Amino acid sequence: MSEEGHIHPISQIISNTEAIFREMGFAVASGPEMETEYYNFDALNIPTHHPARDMWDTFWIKPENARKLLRTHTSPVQVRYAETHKPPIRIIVPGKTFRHEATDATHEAQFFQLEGLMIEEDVTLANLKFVLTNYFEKLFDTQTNIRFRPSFFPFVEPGVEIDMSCFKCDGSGKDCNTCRGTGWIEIMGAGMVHPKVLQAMKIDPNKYKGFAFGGGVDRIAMIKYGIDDIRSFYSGDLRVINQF
Ligand code: 2U9
Repeated sequence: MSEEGHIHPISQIISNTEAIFREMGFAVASGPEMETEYYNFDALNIPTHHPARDMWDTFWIKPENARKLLRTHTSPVQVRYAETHKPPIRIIVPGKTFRHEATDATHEAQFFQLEGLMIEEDVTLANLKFVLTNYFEKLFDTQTNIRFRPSFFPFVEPGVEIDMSCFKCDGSGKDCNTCRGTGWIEIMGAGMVHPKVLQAMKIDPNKYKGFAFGGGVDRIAMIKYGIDDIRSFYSGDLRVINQF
C-alpha cells in the first residue's frame, strides 16, 4: 500500500464546492467557531424558547451567563459578513459546527456545514434552483434535476427542503442504496431570507431579497462516496479514509 498521504474526503468536497461556487461569483467566507447567542440565534429569528437553544442541543461555554456557545450552524458568519459588506452579496460558508447530541451512524457532535447566501434586488427561488442545480451537476459530475418541498426554518420564509435526482439510478432501481428506489435524495434545506433577518443585518427588505441554503458536508460526502456511517470520517481508521 502506498505511504503517500492524501486529502480527507470532507476537505475534498469543501475544495470542490469552493471552486464551483467561485465560478458563479460567490466568495468564500469564514468566522469564529465560538459564537455569541446574538449571532447564532437572535439575529436569525430563532425565538428565545426554541428547543435548539436548549443546553441539551447546544454546547454553552461556561460560565453560561456569558451567553457564548459553539456555533450550531455557519449562519452567524453570513450575519457578520453582511455587517461589513453591502449588497449585492454572494457567499458560501463551509465550516465546522457543533451540536450537543448523542453520536450514531448519521449524527456527530461535531460536523461540517455548507451554507450559502445571495442578496440582490431581484433574487428569487428560481435563481437558487439554477445555482444549486449547477452545483450538484458539477459536484456529482452528472445531469441533475432538483425539486423543492415546503418546509420551515425560522430564518427563511418560505422555506423548502431540496431533493436532487438520484445520480446512481433513474428512480426505477428498487434496490438503489442511494435513493431507496424513490429517484430523489434529500440533500439540503433552503428558502428566501426572512425579512426580520434582513433587518437584523441592516438590509432593507423592501429593496433587497435573498436566498439562503444549508446542508451537511458530511452528508454530501456520505451520499457521494456511499458511506453509511458518519463516524468513519473521524475514526482515523486509514482503511476507511484511504478508499477516497
Ligand atoms: C442567514 C439567513 C438564512 C441558511 C439555511 C437551512 C435552510 C437548512 C439545515 C440543513 C441540515 C442545517 O446541516 S443541517 O442540520 N439547514 O436547512 N439553512 S436555510 O439560512 C440562512 C443563513 C444565514 C443570514
